[in-house]
Amino acid sequence: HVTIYAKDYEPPKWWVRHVDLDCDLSADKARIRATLNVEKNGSHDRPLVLAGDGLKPLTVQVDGADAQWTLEGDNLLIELSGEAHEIATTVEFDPSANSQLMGLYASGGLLCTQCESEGFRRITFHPDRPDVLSTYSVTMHADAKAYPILLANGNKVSEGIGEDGRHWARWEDPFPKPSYLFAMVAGDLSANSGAFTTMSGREVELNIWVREKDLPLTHHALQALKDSMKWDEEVYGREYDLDLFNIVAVDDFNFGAMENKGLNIFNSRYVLADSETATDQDFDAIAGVVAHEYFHNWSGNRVTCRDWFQLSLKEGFTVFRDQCFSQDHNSEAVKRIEDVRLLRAIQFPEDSGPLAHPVRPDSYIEISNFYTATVYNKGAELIRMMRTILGEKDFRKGSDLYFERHDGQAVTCEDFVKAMEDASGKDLAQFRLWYSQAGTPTVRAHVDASGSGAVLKLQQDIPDTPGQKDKQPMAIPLKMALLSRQSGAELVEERTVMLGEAEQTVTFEDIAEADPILSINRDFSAPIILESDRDDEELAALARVDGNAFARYEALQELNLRALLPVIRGETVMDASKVIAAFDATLSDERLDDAFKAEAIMIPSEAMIGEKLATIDPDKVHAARQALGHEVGKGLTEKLEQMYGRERPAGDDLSVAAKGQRALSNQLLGLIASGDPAKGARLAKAQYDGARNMTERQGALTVLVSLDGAERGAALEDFYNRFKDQGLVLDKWFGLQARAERDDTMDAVEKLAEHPDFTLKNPNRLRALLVNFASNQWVFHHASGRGYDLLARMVIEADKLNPQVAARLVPPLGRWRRYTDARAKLMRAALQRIEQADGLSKDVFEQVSKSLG
Ligand code: DPP
Ligand code: ZN
Repeated sequence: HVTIYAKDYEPPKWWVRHVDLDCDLSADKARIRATLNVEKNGSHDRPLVLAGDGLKPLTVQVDGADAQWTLEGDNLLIELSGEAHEIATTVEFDPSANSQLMGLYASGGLLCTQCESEGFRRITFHPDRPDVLSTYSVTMHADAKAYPILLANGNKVSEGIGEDGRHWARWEDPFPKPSYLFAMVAGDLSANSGAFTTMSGREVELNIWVREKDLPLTHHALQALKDSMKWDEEVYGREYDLDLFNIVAVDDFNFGAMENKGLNIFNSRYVLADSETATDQDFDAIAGVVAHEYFHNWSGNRVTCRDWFQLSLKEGFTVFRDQCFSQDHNSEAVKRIEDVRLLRAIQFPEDSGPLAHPVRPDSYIEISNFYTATVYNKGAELIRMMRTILGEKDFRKGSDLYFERHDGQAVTCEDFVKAMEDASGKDLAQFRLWYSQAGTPTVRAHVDASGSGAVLKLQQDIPDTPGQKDKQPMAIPLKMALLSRQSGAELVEERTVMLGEAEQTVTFEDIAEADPILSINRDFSAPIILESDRDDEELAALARVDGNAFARYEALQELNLRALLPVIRGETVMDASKVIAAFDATLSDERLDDAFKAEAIMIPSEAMIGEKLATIDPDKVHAARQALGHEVGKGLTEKLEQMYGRERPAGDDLSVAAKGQRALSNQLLGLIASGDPAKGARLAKAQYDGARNMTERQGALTVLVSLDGAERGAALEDFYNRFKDQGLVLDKWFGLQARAERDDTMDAVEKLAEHPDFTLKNPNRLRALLVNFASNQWVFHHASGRGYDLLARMVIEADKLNPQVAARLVPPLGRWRRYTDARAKLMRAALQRIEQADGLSKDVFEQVSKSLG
C-alpha cells in the first residue's frame, strides 16, 4: 500500500474545464458516457492520467476518434498531442453490487451517489482530485416508474420521455466544482417543499426528498435549512447562489451527510424526525447537520480544498460554523459543554494514541481514514481560537477577505490563516503550529497572591506523538479571571492571556485579596488539558459562583474526578460528600437553567475517567464510578425525587426550555436509579409507559437497560414491537442494549450480532451495535477478551463489504498501550488477527498497522 505525502503535492498537469455525463441508469446496470474538455496546464509532455476504481473503459475517444490508451493499475493513460482536447469514455457497472457505498449505489430502491473523497472515479474516469474544478452537465435516463424523480447538481434545464417507459432529465451546474461534489439521485421520491428569499431578494426553491410515507417527518429539517440560510447571511454575509436547493434522505450512507453542490445527500437519521420517534438530541443533531452541509456551500464548495491534506480547511471551519449556529439557537453554554465533552471523549484519546495526527496531516495511505475528530473537531477549535485571538469583528473581516480572495479556488489551510492575518494585522506565525503539531498540550496553571498583587504562572508541555518529537511551544489563548473567594466577584476581569512560551508569568497589580481563585480556560478557549493545584474548596466555590457557566461545569467535573481517581488508584474509599454538596447547590441555584443543570450533574464517563489514568483497569474505573453514582443518588434522594416529580412540558414542545426540562428529568432519573435501583426501575417503567415522546421513552429505557428486574425485559420487548418496522428507531434498540452497564451485556451483544434485524450492510445498524458496544468501556474490555474478539470478527466481515466503515471500528483496539497487561495483550492479538485476514482493504490495513505501531 502506497503512502501519499503532503510534501509531494504538484499542480495538475491537465485541467478539466467541463464534464458532460450521459448516464443510463438501472438498478443492476449503469452505463456512463463522459465527455471531458481537457486543457494542458503549463508546458510539458506528460500524458493525461484519469483515475478509475474498478472501471474498465468500453470506449475511449479523443476529439471524436478512437484513441490509444493504456491502463496502469486502475488509472487510464492517454497520450495527447495538443493543448486542449475532448476526451470521451464509456464504462458500465452494477450499482446494486456496490456495497462500499462509494460512487453510484443502490439504497432502498433509490440510486444515489457518494463521491467524497475519491468516489467519482468509481463512476467514470476522471482526475478526481479537488484542485481540478469543472462545470458539469448531466443527462440521466431511467425507467419512469421505478425512478420518477431524477436529480443532479445545479438546475434542471430540460426533461422528456424516452422509449420503453423510460424518461430523461438534463441538469447543469454553472459553478465550477471539484468531482467530489458531484451527485445524482434517481428514485421514487416525494418532496416537502419550501422557499427562501435571500438577502438580495432572490427566491430559492427548497426540497427535502424522501419516500412518500416519510414526508411528515421532514418539517424540522426544512425549518433548519431556512434557519441556516438566514444565519449564514446574518453572521457571515453569505448568500445562497443557485435557484434550487435539494436534500435527499437515504438509508444506507457512510457519513452523516454530504454537501454536494445544490443536491445534498443525507443519511436519513439526520433528516427524519417527529417527537414520537426522535429525541430532542436527535432534533438538535438534525439541525446541526443540515446547517453544516448548507454552510459548506461557501466553506467547502465556493472555496474548496487544494488537496485532501487540507481537509480541515473546509471541515474545521464548517464544524465551527455549525457549532455557533447551534449555540445561537439553543443554550450557548450547554452547546459548548456538549462540544467539549465530545472533543474529550473522542479527539483527546485519538490525539494521545497511535493514530494521532496533526489537524493538517502530513501523510496517509487511505484518505477516508482522516475524516477524524482531529480534522473536524480539533480543527473547529483552531478556528474558534483564531476568533478569540482576533475578536469577533476582525474575525469576520478575515472570513470576508478569505471568501472574496479565494472564491472559485481550491486552497490551503495556510490561505485561511493568511486571510485572518491580513485582515486583522495580527501575527499568527506561532499559531500555525496548531495545524502541524499533533498532541493535546498540557497547561499547568498556578497563582501566587500576596495581598497586594497576584502572579499567574503558566507552563505548557506538548506530548510526543507518532513521528513527532520535541515540539515547540504553541500559542495558547487562555480566557481567565481572578475571583474573590468570598463573593465570587471578578478581582481581575475576564481577559485572554496568550501563552506562547514554555513557561510564562503574568502579573496583576492591586489585588487586595490574598487568596483569589483562578478561573481559567473559560469557555474552553483552548483545546488543552489543564492542570491546576486549586484545592477542593476553590473548585466548590467556582462551581457555585463563577460567572462563566462553562467554568462552573469544569469545576464540577474536576470535583468528580477528585472523588474518583484516588479510589481507582486504591488510595482511599469513596468520599462523595463534596460532589453531593456541589450537585445540591447547583440543583438549587435558580439562576441556572435546566439544560445546564442536566450537564452539571453528569458524572464523567468511564472513557473520560480513563483518560486521566496512565494505566486503565476498566473494572476499577467502573466500580468507582458506580460507587460515586450510588452515593450521590442516595445522598440527594429527596431533592432528586422532588425535582423529578415536577410537571413535564407538553410532549411535542421543542422549545429550549422544554428540551432542558426533559434533559434534566432524565439525568435525575438516572441518579435516582443509581441510589436506589428498585425505585429507579419503578419510576423508569412508569415514565416509559406514560412516555409522550421519544425523549421520555428513550430516557426511561436508558436507565432500565442497566437495571435488573421484570421492568427491563418488558420495556425492551415493547420497544421492539412498537418500532420494529422503523429502522432508525430500531437502531436505538440495538444501541441502548449495547450501552447497558450489566455483566451480561457481553452475552447480549454477541446475541444481537446474530439477530435477524442486524446487518453489516447498513452503516447505521452496524454502528448502533458496534460503536456503542466498543464505547461501553467496562463491557468492551471484558477481561476474557470476548469483546475484542467480537470486534475483530466484525471488522474482518465488514471489511469485505465496506472498508471505510470497517476501518472506523478499529481505533478502540488501538488503545492497547493504556490498558493493564493482560488486556493489552488480548487487544494486540485481536489487531494481529485482523492484520492477517485475507484481502484486507488498505483502509483497515492502515488503521491496524498504525495501531500495532
Ligand atoms: N464532507 C462531509 C461532511 O463532513 C463528509 N463527507 O459534511
Ligand atoms: Zn463537513
